Amino acid sequence: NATRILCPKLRNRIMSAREAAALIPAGANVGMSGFTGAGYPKAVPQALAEHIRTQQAQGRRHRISIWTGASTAPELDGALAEADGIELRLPYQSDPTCRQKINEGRMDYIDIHLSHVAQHAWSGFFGKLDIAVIEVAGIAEDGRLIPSSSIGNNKTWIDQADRVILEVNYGQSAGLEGMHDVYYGTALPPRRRPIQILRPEDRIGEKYLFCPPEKVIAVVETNAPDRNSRFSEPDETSRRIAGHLLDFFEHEVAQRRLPPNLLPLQSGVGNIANAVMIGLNDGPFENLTAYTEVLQDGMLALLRSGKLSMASATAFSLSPEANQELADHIDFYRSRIILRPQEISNHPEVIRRLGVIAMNGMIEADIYGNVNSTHVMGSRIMNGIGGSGDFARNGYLSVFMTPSTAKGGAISTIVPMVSHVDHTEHDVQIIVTEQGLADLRGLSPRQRARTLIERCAHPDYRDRLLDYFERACASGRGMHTPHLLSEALSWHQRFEESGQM
Ligand code: 0RQ
Repeated sequence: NATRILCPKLRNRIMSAREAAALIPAGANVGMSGFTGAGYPKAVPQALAEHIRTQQAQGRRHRISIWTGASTAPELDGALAEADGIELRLPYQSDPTCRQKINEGRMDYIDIHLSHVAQHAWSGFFGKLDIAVIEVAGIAEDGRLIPSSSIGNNKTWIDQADRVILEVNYGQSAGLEGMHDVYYGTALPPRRRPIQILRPEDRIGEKYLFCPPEKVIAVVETNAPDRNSRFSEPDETSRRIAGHLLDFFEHEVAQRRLPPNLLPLQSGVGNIANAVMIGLNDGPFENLTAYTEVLQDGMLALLRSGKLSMASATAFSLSPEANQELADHIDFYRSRIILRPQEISNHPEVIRRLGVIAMNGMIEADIYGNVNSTHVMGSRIMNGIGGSGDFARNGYLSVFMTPSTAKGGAISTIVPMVSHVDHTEHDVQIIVTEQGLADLRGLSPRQRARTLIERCAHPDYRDRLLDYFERACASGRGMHTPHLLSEALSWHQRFEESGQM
């Protein structure tokens, strides 16, 4: 296996993951690579978890704060959370152990828009970043870093950290080189300049990450795959959701509110998002583009079939099969995919300019169109807001999708009042369930309520929602957004008490 560490200075820093992990002190703020299970460090976090267990067995409390791009994998979030080694975590996560610790109050978690993370770090809102641990696909002779399967906040972590640990992963395709576009022109106000992305395919940056070799305190070699979770085959529910959305797009094209090749697509994570992509592959639209954060299997298939001409993102999130397909045809995909830092993939200015169609999952929506993406029954975090807010507020269209019920029908995902708000009624235009699609554009709150209940609520809950709404209207209180305050959250309360809304 030929070396991927061509820089002699950095070759001198090669050591084991255990030795590298020992360089991370208790209490450190550590910026790690990784976004939706791609491009995260695989060896150092696990070695650090071991180190932490040893320290704790000797009665020494050893915890660190972890900043990432987005969710990682069992080898990082899972291992460190299980060792009880995470004091604070930001931003998006989706690890079951992390989730449990956060919900038990044993780990602090800061859930912010993904486009905000880098700028908040530059401004020092989170304190000082001590160490960056970054996976790369290789190191060039002059020390330039070939990014891996995600970019996320890597540029920012490398710039901001005092010390850098690199993991060079031989398991990542060497052909990733040249796929990335790392923009070094961002600045803080008042020195900001326009970001010159006028089309999704525009390249404005560098193919490499830069890091002064003096900062690098360790280089660790690994050979391991990304998380590569499998998607389930679209079931009847996700196929129907996808169907409603595709019909809507056709209608919008006919109305000339969308061009025949639509507008750049953003698609969230999960099986429904993937089903929409699969639906697009069988649909009538050609020459599609994507300006998104995550590239799932469905988008890769759209690129392969030629329906999608190019995709801009910050990370992959692929099944093992799709990952193999990517590696086997890396030259094809390199000419059609651009991976950017997340402050650019999710930049409000660019999303607004391009007119992105934002499509994201949700936990629940209320009858007026406020959306909860993050908290079950108001208090328990699921994953985090991720990039959904960046895209929903700034997109040309903002779509939220969910099955109309959860937990075998015990929960209605359309409720009188959401138990937590991530996307306000002002940022939500289209809601889709398997029951139908509610187009809320141009409607007043009371019109929205009737439309949403009729189109999206499950029949088992529809009459009760209508009854709530009509009694709220009859209550004679404020008629702009009528509510019965004593009942607004009673559906959630009932679920907590009886297991059924
Ligand atoms: O739980 O797995 O225990 O059964 O939530 O729900 O229906 O499988 O949907 O995987 O698309 O996730 C909002 C979480 C939806 C996701 C959310 C339970 C349900 C199940 C998952 P189980 P589904 P999905 C780009 C954009 C925020 C971030 C975002 C998400 C589990 O889409 O994290 O959009 N979004 N980022 O049973 C109680 C309800 C529920 C419920 C669902 N009303 N009450 N439980 N569930 N609705 C990506 C990034 O930004 C990185």
